[in-house]
Amino acid sequence: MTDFKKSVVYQIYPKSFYDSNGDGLGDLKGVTEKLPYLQRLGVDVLWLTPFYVSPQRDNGYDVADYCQIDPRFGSMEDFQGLVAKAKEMGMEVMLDMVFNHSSDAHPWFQKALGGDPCYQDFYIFKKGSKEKPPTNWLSKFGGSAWAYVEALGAYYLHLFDVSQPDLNWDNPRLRNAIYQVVNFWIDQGVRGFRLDVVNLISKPQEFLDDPEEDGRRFYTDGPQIHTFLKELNRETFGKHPNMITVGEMSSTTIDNCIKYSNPDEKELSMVFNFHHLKVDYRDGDKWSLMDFDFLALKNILNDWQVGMEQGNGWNAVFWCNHDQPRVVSRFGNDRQYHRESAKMLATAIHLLRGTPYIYQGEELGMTNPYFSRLEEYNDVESINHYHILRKQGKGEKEVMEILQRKSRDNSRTPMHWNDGPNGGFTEGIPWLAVAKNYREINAKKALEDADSVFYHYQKLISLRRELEIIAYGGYRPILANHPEIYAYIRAYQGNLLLVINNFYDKAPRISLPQAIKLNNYHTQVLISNYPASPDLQRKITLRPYESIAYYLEKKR
Ligand code: TEU
Repeated sequence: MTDFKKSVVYQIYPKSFYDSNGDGLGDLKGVTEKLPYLQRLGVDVLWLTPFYVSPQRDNGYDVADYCQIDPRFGSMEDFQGLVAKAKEMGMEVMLDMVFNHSSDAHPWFQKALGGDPCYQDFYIFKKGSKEKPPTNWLSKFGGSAWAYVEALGAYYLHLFDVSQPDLNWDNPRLRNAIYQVVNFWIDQGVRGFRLDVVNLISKPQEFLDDPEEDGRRFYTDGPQIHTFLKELNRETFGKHPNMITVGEMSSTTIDNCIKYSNPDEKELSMVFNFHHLKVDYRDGDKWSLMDFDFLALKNILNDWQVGMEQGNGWNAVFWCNHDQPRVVSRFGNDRQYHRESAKMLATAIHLLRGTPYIYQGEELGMTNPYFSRLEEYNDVESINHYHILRKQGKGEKEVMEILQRKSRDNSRTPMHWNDGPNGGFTEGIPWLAVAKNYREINAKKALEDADSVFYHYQKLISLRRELEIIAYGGYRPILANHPEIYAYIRAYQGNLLLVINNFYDKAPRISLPQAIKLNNYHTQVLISNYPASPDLQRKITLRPYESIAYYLEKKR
């Protein structure tokens, strides 16, 4: 596999990607059928979200058997076929490993409930009375993080849904069982792993009430986390060359992320953090309505770019995944400037220092679906919060508007392949409604239009492969206080890459810092989102959502 710094990862949510058998659910054969499309886009690695045996309370992040494929997604043979075909076409497969918790349907948990002390120690049980949970911690999906089991007179911890009991990583037997799972998938030809909320796996020795928050201070980047990750690395993917690993880090810090991803530490290749995606949370509350805070967004991106570079860490860079609303509806303009803003957002992320991740449909500029009825939603987090918000006294209309902007289902609607029924996703009834704009926004149309968002992504992917400055250059913010422009410089071996992105529909005139000595370089427009973007000058006027990347090659 190519160097992960030069690679681009494409995230597939199999349930919504392509349905090959008409049952309304996407499947593994569907992914295999669409490999030529992904090859055409040019991505290197395919991250597949969970397709293991699961009751699907949390769409597969509730795993009941880590080494078996849920029949609704296909068979082990289908998976092997997918891996082989992908490799043939120059792509590797990355799997999603959910090891903070299992499903309550997992045999381990079932044995624990049955009273087996050995398996009870695979989870976090605490004795207690029905009236008072061990701590006041809250589940990330709403409500208490503890569930009472009458028969055992004990509570178990679940940081997510009640059907997702947390695993006890302090137990070496549990850790070993997990390493066997990872090695099993390596033997199947998997070359990458995405580790779900992996910075939450180390819980404290003592369980105390949190006086201010939901308890996260006690288990986020917890006491043994670096020890556990080093051991996981040593026992599994660290034994193989060219593995690519990414940890999903919830509410983390730059210092911890440097440790997670600095190669000397032998933990992971890179990390996701989410701070830049909380800039539209009012006082930290996701379930609120607020225009995004552009300066906060820039400050966070700048801090993480600079901080991780200083510590020789490595970021996964991204706007979208299966938990986030569609970026063009969120930080762009999904009506008047759909194409321009989708391309601008792509450039802003892809030219950063870090490995870019594209979430299915992002390369088409897919938007939020703007569902108007609760019945259209499927996501457990959204439905729980609907009820919480209604109980707080918010009106139906306001709550529906919050879901339209915040629900995880915004990104989970089926992929648009063409302008036929259900966007060509299925010949049956899709498990989640298709967004209504599939006739305008779909893969077929994009492939026929040389100016589409798709080809912009394709170009960004190939530029990363061609120009070392994108993969290896240093990062410096410029115009840091500008209220509409996000701009930065990448620097490598005397050359520069200057990236300017207008996040609004205004036309600001900017002036480049004097420190950039334009006369010392041959300059060219590398990529932009308007038919003709101006040559590089000291002063530039940008058009709405215009994005221009200039390559400045040192005169020798
Ligand atoms: O997500 C972790 C996570 O922190 C988000 O679910 C987050 O809590 C939510 O989006 C905030 O509103 C991972 C998976 O990506 C997600 O799909 C799973 O539901 C979750 O872990 C539990 O496995």
